[in-house]
Amino acid sequence: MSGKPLFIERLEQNGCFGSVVSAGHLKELEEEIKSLHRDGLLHDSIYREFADPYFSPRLPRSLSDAKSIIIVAVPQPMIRTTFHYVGRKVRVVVPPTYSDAHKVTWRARNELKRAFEPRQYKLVRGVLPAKLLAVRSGLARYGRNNITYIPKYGSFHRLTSFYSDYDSPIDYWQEKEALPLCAKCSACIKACPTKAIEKDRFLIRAERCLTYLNEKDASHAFPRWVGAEAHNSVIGCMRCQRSCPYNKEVADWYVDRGVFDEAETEYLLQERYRGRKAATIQRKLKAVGLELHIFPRNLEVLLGKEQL
Ligand code: B12
Ligand code: SF4
Ligand code: SF4
Repeated sequence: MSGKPLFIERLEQNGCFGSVVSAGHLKELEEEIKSLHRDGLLHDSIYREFADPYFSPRLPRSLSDAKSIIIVAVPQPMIRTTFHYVGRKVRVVVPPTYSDAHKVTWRARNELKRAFEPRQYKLVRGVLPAKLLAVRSGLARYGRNNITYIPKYGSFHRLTSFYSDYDSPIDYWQEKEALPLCAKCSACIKACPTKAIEKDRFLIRAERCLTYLNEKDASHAFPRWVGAEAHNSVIGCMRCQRSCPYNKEVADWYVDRGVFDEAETEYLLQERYRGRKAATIQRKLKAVGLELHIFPRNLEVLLGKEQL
């Protein structure tokens, strides 16, 4: 018998992972990110765009006397999507966590409820800096790429947090820890196509991260310094995750989902999306974790390549 609370053991039996800290640490989470910005380490654009609500978390009105914050990691694969284009089949990945966000959040909540049975606790979804919480609670560790890692599934997981009236006998709050190999490994630094990960600082230059650039509305063109060879996913980027030794077991974990025929691919490349046709293709895109607003820019740069 390990010393873990029963609900954490039960989560693990059902393929999920969790940890808990006292709700009293909320201010420290906020202050930690604010201080990075104050010290000039966190670029203004990133800070401003995500400050509200992620970097200024507040206890929810419906649970203003919350006792704890619970964080759950649910393993998730990549999605491999197929686009038919001028007689070719182009297969491209959508990184873990873009698809099934609601389904996975729902699963996290349900697994938590089951894990607490027969007790019933309130669970209110948190909007918090999830990676920092996962690492501060001991659930995960940071990689040099600033992504979090859990045993066995590496960075292939989705994090979801909940405020709760569960008064945990254990507060897992702890110092941040990096993955042991990061001290002598530089695979992600070499693999990063935009030099967002630097040797001499742990915090990445998020404003250079390809994900920051390709999640934007397609009216924002890619900066000229981003080379064509940088692109590797319909949205986001998998280079630092797939090159990491801690992802060796999962680096090729994907499920095939979503096939866009020639007409649909042509339509996505058109730039004008209106009416019923747009609504139909939007539904199809949603199933693989994509949105019309990133087209045609992201697809245009990928269609010359085969990914997996
Ligand atoms: C803003 C944001 C972005 C921005 C900025 C990313 C960033 N690194 O800050 C952009 C758009 C670039 C982005 C990209 C991605 N994101 Co994002 N993003 C977020 C968001 C909204 C907030 C993240 C945040 O708090 N940033 C602020 C910075 C300051 O925090 P941090 O990165 O944790 O920084 C810490 C470390 O640097 C550490 N640190 C600093 N020095 C040192 C020294 C030592 C020794 C140690 C140990 C640690 C350490 O401390 C810092 C905090 O104090 C969260 C959603 C949420 N609810 O949290 C999702 C989230 C973090 N993103 C997610 C994902 C999946 C991604 C991508 C992998 C998407 C993709 N490509 O497929 C990339 C990864 C890019 C990367 N290498 O980090 C997931 C994380 C999953 C995971 N396992 O980590 C989240 C949680 C969303 C979700 N619910 O799924 N993202
Ligand atoms: S690739 Fe190497 S340095 Fe980067 S996160 Fe993985 S172990 Fe750490
Ligand atoms: S997601 Fe891509 S661009 Fe961003 S840090 Fe990782 S490798 Fe670099």
